[in-house]
Amino acid sequence: MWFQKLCVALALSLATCPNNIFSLAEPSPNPSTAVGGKPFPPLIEATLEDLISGLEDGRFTSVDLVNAYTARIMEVNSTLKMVTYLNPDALSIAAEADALRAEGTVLGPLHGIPILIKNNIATNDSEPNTAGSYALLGAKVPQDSTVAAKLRKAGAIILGKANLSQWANWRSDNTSNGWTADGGQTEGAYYPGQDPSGSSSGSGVASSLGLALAALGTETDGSIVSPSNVNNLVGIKPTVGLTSRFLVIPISEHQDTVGPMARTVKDAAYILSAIAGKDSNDNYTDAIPFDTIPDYAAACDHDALKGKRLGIPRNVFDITGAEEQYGPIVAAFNASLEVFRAAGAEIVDDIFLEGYEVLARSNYELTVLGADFVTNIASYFAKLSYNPNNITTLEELQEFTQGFPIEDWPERDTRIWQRALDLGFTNDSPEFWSNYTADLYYGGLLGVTGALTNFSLDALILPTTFSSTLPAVIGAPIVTVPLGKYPENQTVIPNSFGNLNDTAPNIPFGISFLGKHFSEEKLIGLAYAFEQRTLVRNTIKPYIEPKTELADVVCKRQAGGKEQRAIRL
Ligand SMILES: *[C@@H]1O[C@H](CO)[C@@H](O)[C@H](O)[C@H]1NC(C)=O
Ligand SMILES: *[C@@H]1O[C@H](CO)[C@@H](O)[C@H](O)[C@H]1NC(C)=O
Ligand SMILES: *[C@@H]1O[C@H](CO)[C@@H](O)[C@H](O)[C@H]1NC(C)=O
Ligand SMILES: *[C@@H]1O[C@H](CO)[C@@H](O)[C@H](O)[C@H]1NC(C)=O
Ligand SMILES: *[C@@H]1O[C@H](CO)[C@@H](O)[C@H](O)[C@H]1NC(C)=O
Ligand SMILES: *[C@@H]1O[C@H](CO)[C@@H](O)[C@H](O)[C@H]1NC(C)=O
Ligand SMILES: *[C@@H]1O[C@H](CO)[C@@H](O)[C@H](O)[C@H]1NC(C)=O
Ligand SMILES: *[C@@H]1O[C@H](CO)[C@@H](O)[C@H](O)[C@H]1NC(C)=O
Ligand SMILES: *[C@@H]1O[C@H](CO)[C@@H](O)[C@H](O)[C@H]1NC(C)=O
Ligand SMILES: *[C@@H]1O[C@H](CO)[C@@H](O)[C@H](O)[C@H]1NC(C)=O
Ligand SMILES: CC(=O)N[C@H]1CO[C@H](CO)[C@@H](O)[C@@H]1O
Repeated sequence: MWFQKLCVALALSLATCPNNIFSLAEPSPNPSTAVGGKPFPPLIEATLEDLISGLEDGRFTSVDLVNAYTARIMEVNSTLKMVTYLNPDALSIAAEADALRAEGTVLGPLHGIPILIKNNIATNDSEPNTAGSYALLGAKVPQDSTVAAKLRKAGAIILGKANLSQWANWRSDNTSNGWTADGGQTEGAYYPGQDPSGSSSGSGVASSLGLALAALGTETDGSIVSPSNVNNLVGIKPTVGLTSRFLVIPISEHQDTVGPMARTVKDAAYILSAIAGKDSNDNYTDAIPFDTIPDYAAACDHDALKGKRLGIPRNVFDITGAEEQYGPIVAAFNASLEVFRAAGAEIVDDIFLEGYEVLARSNYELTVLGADFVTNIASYFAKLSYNPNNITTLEELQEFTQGFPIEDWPERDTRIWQRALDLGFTNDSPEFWSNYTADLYYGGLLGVTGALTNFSLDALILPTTFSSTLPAVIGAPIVTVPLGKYPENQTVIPNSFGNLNDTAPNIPFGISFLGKHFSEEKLIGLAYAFEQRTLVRNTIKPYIEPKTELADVVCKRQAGGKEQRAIRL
């Protein structure tokens, strides 16, 4: 053990550091090379395998990773406001991970790897769990949410809590994506004032800029795939029930799910394997059809598209009348079909999903979410071990919110909650079930699963901007991958609240793969084969980027740590 540690120290001392050590505020202009000429991976691109390799050969430690990511967060947070809280325990957890690794104990691929989580995924530590609301500032949970516990068990370091659209965008008809009372307005990094989309806004912006390896988001309808779409990311929205929602601040038990937002398909796949699994505290996970969670990273097969049949539901993205906003997206999607064909896939174009037309004119989903929320948010309040404002029901939450000035009411209304209360029924009523079964019928047999069966398809593909709703109402999975970006001459279009730019030059967009429940392994394979053939992410650059790199923190540590090490040795 001692010997191994010594080797690590010696190896580190070989790193090529500049003679005058740059401070963190004035980062090294040229991330230098380290052990044996191996470079430090630039953190905006670094994959999990890059980080594992550097941790294994001693180029850097998990403590270095936490220091580098923290410095990067602080460089851009005042502009983008994507991380609300840093975990004060992250450094000590990283030091433990380093010590374990030095002893030869590695808990899994995520061992010692910093990951951010959306601020509606509760942790039983000193971090707040607020969904962005003062109603929950100071609230405590009795234990970690299951997904947070699984991340820790896999060795990951929870680096902090990412900003979001408040209450996962389930409060107001007239708010903005990425805004919370306790975290401010998140912005995207691809255009000044970019709408980051939501509701996993901070998770998207942070993962894209390399402020952690990746982030967890949650989705009820679009909240993982949509911020992944506009932040140049891969997002996996898992089947409802593949990942536990225990102690995740809910909207709807029928639609909520937790998933990874990462820069590559493989990184997202590694994280999904770590967080998926049955949980006696969330009985939707009983539906998982396999005893062992698949090794999703192993599904990343360059040839996965060969012989596959992919359907295109054109009526779901009819852009007539909105060509200025969506034309470039559909043009890029159309052009991508050649990539699929060249990879050996068969395209079944122009499939008509009748169910989409019905759902687009209906209120079934809003009714399901409203009735679920009344029940599910009350259950969440009841689980708190400390409830700072003694709020137990949606009525009380609304009253608190309207009476607390920083919650920005009535400028941002609470009409979504009022409509849920006005339903007058909860999710065990006949009215609820008639709406929910309508969702399943139109989104399923007349929608995604019907099309997959009727046309013998492996997946449906469509632009991510239009992909979320049918899978949302039936609880089916989506994987999104970067596809392109808006051209330089794109007209800038503001968001409806008027405080952000929704559409603008350089803003990225993605392509989605839709499949049957629990078909993540197949979708990940298809997405990986597409990603590897296109590598679109690397062609899109943010307008703002943090400068701190691993070289800066490693060299600073070496310069400052010599005496300490001499004493220890
Ligand atoms: C939750 O945190 C509290 C306070 O640190 C601790 O006493 C308790 O044991 C924790 N619960 C679990 C299940 O670890
Ligand atoms: C990021 O900025 C927001 C808004 O000013 C703030 O609430 C938050 O605490 C900041 N995050 C960190 C890690 O300082
Ligand atoms: C949106 O873009 C316009 C045009 O480039 C710019 O003037 C404006 O400042 C941007 N909005 C925000 C909130 O930054
Ligand atoms: C799941 O648990 C809830 C309460 O926690 C219960 O009402 C429901 O019947 C259970 N569902 C199944 C399928 O076991
Ligand atoms: C995309 O392809 C479809 C089907 O071929 C066609 O109808 C549509 O006009 C194309 N759209 C764009 C923007 O190229
Ligand atoms: C919540 O209830 C507890 C116990 O009844 C009480 O001590 C506390 O003052 C209440 N807090 C608020 C904000 O009303
Ligand atoms: C949002 O809606 C509320 C209630 O209808 C209204 O008072 C408020 O002015 C609206 N805010 C904006 C920014 O339009
Ligand atoms: C659905 O919910 C609405 C209330 O939003 C209710 O009036 C209706 O009876 C329910 N059932 C159907 C099939 O629409
Ligand atoms: C699939 O086939 C069934 C039975 O013929 C039909 O009712 C349904 O509309 C079809 N769904 C789609 C999406 O084609
Ligand atoms: C941008 O340029 C392309 C190619 O020259 C053109 O087809 C398109 O109409 C232009 N878009 C706008 C919004 O001017
Ligand atoms: C406005 C607000 O409540 N901001 C909070 C953001 O998070 C920090 C901790 O990182 C709190 O100290 C602030 O109060």
